[in-house]
Amino acid sequence: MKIADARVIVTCPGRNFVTLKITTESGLTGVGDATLNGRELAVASYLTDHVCGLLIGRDASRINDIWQYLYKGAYWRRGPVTMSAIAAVDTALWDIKGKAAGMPVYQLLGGKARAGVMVYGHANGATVDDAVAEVGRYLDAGYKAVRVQCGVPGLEHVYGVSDDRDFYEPATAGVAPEEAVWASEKYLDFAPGLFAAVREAHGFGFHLLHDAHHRLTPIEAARLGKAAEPYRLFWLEDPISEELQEGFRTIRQHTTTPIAVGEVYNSIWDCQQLITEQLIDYIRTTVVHAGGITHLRRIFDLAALYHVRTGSHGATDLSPVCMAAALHLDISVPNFGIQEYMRHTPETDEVFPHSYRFEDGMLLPGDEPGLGVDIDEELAARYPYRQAYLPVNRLEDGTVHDW
Ligand code: EZ4
Ligand code: CO
Repeated sequence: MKIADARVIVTCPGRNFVTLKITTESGLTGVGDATLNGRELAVASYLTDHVCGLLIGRDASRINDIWQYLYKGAYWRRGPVTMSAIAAVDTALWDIKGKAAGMPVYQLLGGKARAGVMVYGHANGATVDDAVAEVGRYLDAGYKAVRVQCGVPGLEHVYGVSDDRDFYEPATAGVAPEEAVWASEKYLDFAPGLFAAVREAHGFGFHLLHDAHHRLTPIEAARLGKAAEPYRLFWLEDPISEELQEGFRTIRQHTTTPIAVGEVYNSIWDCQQLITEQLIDYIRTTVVHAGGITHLRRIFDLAALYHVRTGSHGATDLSPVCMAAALHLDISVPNFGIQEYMRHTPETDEVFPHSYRFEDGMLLPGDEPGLGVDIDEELAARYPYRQAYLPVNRLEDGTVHDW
């Protein structure tokens, strides 16, 4: 099972994706997602210039050894670029191992622990009425869980609210990020009314989620969590900036609204305190940004000890390759909570043919050997990379703020 080739494919079928493809001497192939939104080419270079050459001739079956070799051997540990690059190698090697064993990857991880993977969809609207109607569309489509985001009166652009109802994409093309103005007071006065309107219109028979996108201070987040209690959120996501782990204590002291965080974390050390002190309820780390299936499994296992459940990030910038890998892990771990799912555009789905499917509010991984996902390289080559970035937020006095 020697590795004969490893190469990076950058493509933009509507948005940018970076994919690593590994081929063994026996002709087995595996794919791994390496997409880091807005910093795609940094990971592509890390892989092409520093990693691909190291893989040639190595035994593809030795996933743990290769993981440690790339992580410890680099000297410079952690960080999103490094961990996304290692994730891509790890994911591709699990794909190959599955194909070599003739089994879907979830079998290698211990088999199914549940029938399917509950996902949440993204309802958003410029006004409360729009957002409430969008929640209804998701419920009609069979979703059991819906995240709701809404424009805020007095603010022109609000992150997470899009004009395109079907395919939401927060990054915009251009050489520099778009800039928007943010005011927490306006948002805090408004948000509880949004949850009330959604529950009034659609009842309590589904899970309702909301993302604060790291914008609040701990005491503001505590206030929002408390105000949201009557509407029984499944979770309040990213209430404060992710660096301040101690800050979650303040939120916890004041509210029973469950807390989710972790989409920008890339290692177990980033969330160790949050998990072991039970300051959160859901950990949102993903396959692509947290070191692949191998490392994410460690995070999930630590979380299980402390009754923290999984809730992996799954926005459009995580490619179908990441989604396939996430589903194999989600379906097998004991402490699965929920999986984020934003539909990709038809162009993206064509470039990444995959066998996972949506059924009755759940995603089901494919049953063929490996991950059940591939990249159509010829098609990918028709969509060259385009610079695109997430927006930057400023407060009303001009200060750069978390988005
Ligand atoms: O900001 O995927 O929960 N989902 C989100 C997303 C993230 C982007 C970052 O690349 O918060 O919109
Ligand atoms: Co988020």
